[in-house]
Amino acid sequence: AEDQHQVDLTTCDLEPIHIIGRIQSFGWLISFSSDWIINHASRNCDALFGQSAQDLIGLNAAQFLSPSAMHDIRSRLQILGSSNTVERIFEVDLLNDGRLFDLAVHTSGRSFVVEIEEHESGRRRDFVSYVRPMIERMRQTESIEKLCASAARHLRGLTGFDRVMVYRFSEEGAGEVIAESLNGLVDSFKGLHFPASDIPKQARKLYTRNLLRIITDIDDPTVPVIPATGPTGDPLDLSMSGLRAVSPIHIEYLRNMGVKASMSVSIMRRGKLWGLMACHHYSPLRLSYSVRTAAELFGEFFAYLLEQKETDAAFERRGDSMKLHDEIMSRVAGGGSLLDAFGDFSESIGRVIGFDGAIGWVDGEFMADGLTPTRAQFGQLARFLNTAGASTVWATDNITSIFEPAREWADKAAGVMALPVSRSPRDYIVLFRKEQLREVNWAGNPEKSVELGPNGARLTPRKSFDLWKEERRGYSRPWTEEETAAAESLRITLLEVVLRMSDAAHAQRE
Ligand code: BLA
Repeated sequence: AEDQHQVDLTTCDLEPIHIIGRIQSFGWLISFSSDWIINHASRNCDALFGQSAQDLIGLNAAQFLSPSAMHDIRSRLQILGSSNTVERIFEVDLLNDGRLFDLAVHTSGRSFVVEIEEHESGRRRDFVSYVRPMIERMRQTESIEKLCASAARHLRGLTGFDRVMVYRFSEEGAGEVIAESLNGLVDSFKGLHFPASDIPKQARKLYTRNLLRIITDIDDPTVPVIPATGPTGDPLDLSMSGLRAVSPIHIEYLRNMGVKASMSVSIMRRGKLWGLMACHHYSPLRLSYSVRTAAELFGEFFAYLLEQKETDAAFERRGDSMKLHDEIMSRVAGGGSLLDAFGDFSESIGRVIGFDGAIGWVDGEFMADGLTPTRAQFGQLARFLNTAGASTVWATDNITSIFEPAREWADKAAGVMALPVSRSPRDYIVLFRKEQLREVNWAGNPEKSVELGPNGARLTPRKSFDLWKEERRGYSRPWTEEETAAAESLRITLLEVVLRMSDAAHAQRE
């Protein structure tokens, strides 16, 4: 059964969602070769053009698109060039009959694709200029946490979803809801974790290129794009499409959650998918192209603000590290051995990086402070660290999973952060953190993220998203990225101290 499970998850990663061959029914899609001859059309095109999709294939677009629409599309194609982006054109009189449409134009292989939606008239609102004041208010939030909460609130205000979440990926691809805004009728997901397999690899990869996807109604029968394969024999690549129908497995996932419509906006950090703003609605929800465009823009601004806040925080920490450096240097300026000063050292360090125990191992001298393994036990660890060959800070929140003998001192420490402070033989300052029972709240049992259907082989996402508590033994509080960075600069300071002290010691001996 375990094998079966693995195979299925792999299959999940392999599902070619970008060539699904269907779009959602709230719009129309046609694609052209460079000479404006139609080579693909969505089956619902008859309602728009008065001829079947089949009959459209092979026709020249100029036969039925208005000259002004042709002009608009042509100019956007020039802007696009061979870039992998999407050009948007709002309020186009596509058929020369006064009806207005919004268009999205992008290239796919050697074709270009035009996606068409009815322009939502009536209460006209300039959603793009609506984003500006939202950003301004978000800029004023004083912490990353508040920024995320504010972003969720604002995106819900813009779109009207019942639930808007900020979902952050972990290194391993699992994720956590770190902020949320709700309509008051639904239960909170805040603090819940979701396994990596809920959003398979190829989907995450696609979401780094195409930043917004919407599912307006999970019961939409969707519309095929014909023919299934184009002139080159390949299916039309819908990676950059905004109408693309989504994987039936994901539809089933949403159905199991009780969600009828969803949207997610990618939050990018330095080219990587940092997280998503994930939105749920409990009835179908269609958003106009301009609102979706505003939401996408909003996501990009949010990512910038997030980065800015993190840079600010890093800057403050750099200040702390510099203070620590000065403090340590002034302590050793008066001479004296590291052994004498170790208690003071560790106290200073503790103000920047919290720990429960610290060991100094310099020039064969052993110094311990707080809750640590014994000298003999540490000797083994030091040898292990030597073989690990780390020349920079090395940290784990679960030492026994890497270094089996650590079980002997599991009651003392589960987390280890080693700062190598010389070349060889290695000297170290090592910080320890004791075990902290860690409870991870999952939305359903993550080990059962996939269930096999009644007929055996068919794959279905889990049915229950009820709180499932995982108790993790053997973990300490994690060392954060910031703490690791602080430790790295501390290591440089200590390297200097150790050199100076051993120079002094040598001078004394001579
Ligand atoms: C896609 N899965 C997604 C998406 C989200 C999630 C946000 C993007 C599409 C969207 O916006 O709805 C998952 N949604 C979540 C999570 C939260 C949420 C974690 O709201 C948390 C708050 N899904 C499975 C399994 C498979 C799977 C087992 O559970 C595969 C075997 C597949 N999920 C799957 C696929 C997609 C997806 C294939 C891509 C859908 C597409 O874009 O076509």
